[in-house]
Amino acid sequence: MIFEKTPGWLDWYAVPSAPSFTVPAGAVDAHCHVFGPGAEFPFAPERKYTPCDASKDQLFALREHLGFARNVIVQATCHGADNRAMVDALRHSGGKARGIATVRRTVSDNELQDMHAAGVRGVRFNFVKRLVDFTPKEELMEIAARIAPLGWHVVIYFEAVDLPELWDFFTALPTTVVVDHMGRPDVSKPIDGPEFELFVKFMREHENVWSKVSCPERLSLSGPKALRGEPGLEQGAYRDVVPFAKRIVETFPDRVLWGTDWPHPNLKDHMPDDGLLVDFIPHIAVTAELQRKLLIDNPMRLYWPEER
Ligand code: 0GY
Repeated sequence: MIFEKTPGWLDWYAVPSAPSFTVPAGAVDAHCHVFGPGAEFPFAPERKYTPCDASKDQLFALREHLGFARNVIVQATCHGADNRAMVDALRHSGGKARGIATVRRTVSDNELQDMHAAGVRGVRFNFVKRLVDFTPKEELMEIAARIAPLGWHVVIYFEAVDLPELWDFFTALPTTVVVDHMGRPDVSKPIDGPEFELFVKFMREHENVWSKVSCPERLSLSGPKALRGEPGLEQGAYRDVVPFAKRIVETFPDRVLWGTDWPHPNLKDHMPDDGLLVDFIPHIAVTAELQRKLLIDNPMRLYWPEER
């Protein structure tokens, strides 16, 4: 099937620059997606956007180019609860990828077992209204109870303003809970203001809660201005996101993950150069020890515990 991209859709960088920052050997890109290809893995009828294709081979080529060893591939909403493209990528990864699925309450135990064998280790609950239709919380809680015995965890995606309303549900989840993109803080608000403090409290009071310190390009209002060779990120790319991500990395060093978010769905203004995104890492994890935890120790503990 041929799919028309959403008008204004920005394609991913075909030739990203080589990062200046060398990621440590064994690093994990813990948040990325595959899109189709649509001709092989059609996009879901209920999708809210139609992306460009972004195949497993293109993802694996990016992994090599950036110097990463492994990927965690998160089911994107454009595929709904049809996990075939993501699972196919896992099966062709040679054990170098794990996955996060989207499932409905109708998923069978056999389907869960098959996904586990392919490398799926969690489900994603998405509360971002522009991306998904509403799913009742009792359905999500039922799914969480079914995946918990597999040792899987729940990935949650929501906007910062919605955390108060979602708090009771999130804190009742029976598994490890991984928050996408720091709960999407509004970085024009103070870092010690009530909104971000609530997120810090969420992590402080609940030791099962982890955060991806990813997507500065999605959160930034100052934008991608830095060019390679400019002095320091203070005058550079996504500088307004740095204090938020740095605070989470330094306060919860054993519960943070990092990912590219390739192929970067739904960016309207600019498409990040993935090489520059990697150069963001040493600004938020400023020591070799923090970088090792963020890029290796934490994702390996969560996704490849048998290799630890
Ligand atoms: C992300 C962010 C977005 C989209 C999705 O599954 C998705 O469609 O996650 C977004 O539009 O903010 O993490 O990929």
